Amino acid sequence: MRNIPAFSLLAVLCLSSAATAQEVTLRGVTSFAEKTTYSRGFEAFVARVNETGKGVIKINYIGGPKAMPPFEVGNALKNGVVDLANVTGAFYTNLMPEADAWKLTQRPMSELRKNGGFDYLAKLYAQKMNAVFLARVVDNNPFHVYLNKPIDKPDLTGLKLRITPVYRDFFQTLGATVVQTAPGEVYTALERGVVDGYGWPITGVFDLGWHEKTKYRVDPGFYTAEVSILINKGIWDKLDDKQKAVLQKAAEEAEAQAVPEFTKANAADTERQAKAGIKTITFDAAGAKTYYDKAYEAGWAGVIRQSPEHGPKLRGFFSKAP
Ligand code: 173
Repeated sequence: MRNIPAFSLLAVLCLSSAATAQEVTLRGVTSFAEKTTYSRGFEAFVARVNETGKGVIKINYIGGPKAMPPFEVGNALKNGVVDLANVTGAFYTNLMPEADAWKLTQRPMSELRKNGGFDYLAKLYAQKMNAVFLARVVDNNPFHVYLNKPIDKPDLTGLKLRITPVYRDFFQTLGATVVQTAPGEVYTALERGVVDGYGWPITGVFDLGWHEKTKYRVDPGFYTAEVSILINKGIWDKLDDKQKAVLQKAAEEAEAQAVPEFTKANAADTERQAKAGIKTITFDAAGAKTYYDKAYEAGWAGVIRQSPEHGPKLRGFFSKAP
């Protein structure tokens, strides 16, 4: 008699642990400040997974640069310190220089997923990053030069600019001196006059208050920003089909939203910058073309220099048909 309740209790414990063992919890980080432009797509993805994956899969959102420096996110993902990351290729060029080539895409992701370009990079993600690429959540979002000293031609000689690997080759080609910082250090660098300007996309200047310290934006924009959701491959391979399906569905939705979302955001922030008193610097048609073409020439030269094996292949997949 006395054994029966103990046995039942054991059975209940076993059953409940079998049930909970099915729900897996992933740790996710973002390399941009929480609730700002470049984390928003990821945050929507997390909310969707946590809603649609109830009892199957859950994301524990650890946070942004306060939790982990942006340039360390790639390594943390590769080594399984975190399971999921929202990060741009420029932040992990130490592990995979080819990832910085995403900025040079002139075709939509839907096309790259069919033309072999995505699959080519997916292999490199597996080899070099121990990662699976789930979704590009930022696209159709050009970069610009922002300045506190005016220029009247496509020449940055004598200017010291804040960069990440995204802008290095282009800005140096135009004669600038460059200093790399994480986004979190830009405001102070501007405030102290350590830099005369910075590279950044058309959106997000207001997120960390940079409009207060920015006089000019140079047009046209160039390239297109990329921020993507990656998952550690060891973790991915251990998920069952149901768990993978929740992530894949949320990833598909997130990637499909990137272009329309940024089309709207680009227009809104362009207007907001003008209202905030940021003046635009433009060149004549010939100057603008030189500037834009040099951006792509310098960008591809940089990718190919760092990856002579894969760079030229990526150029073939990513560039628009001539
Ligand atoms: O300027 C940056 O920090 C950078 O490289 C980047 C990339 C994608 C989106 C926003 C910024």
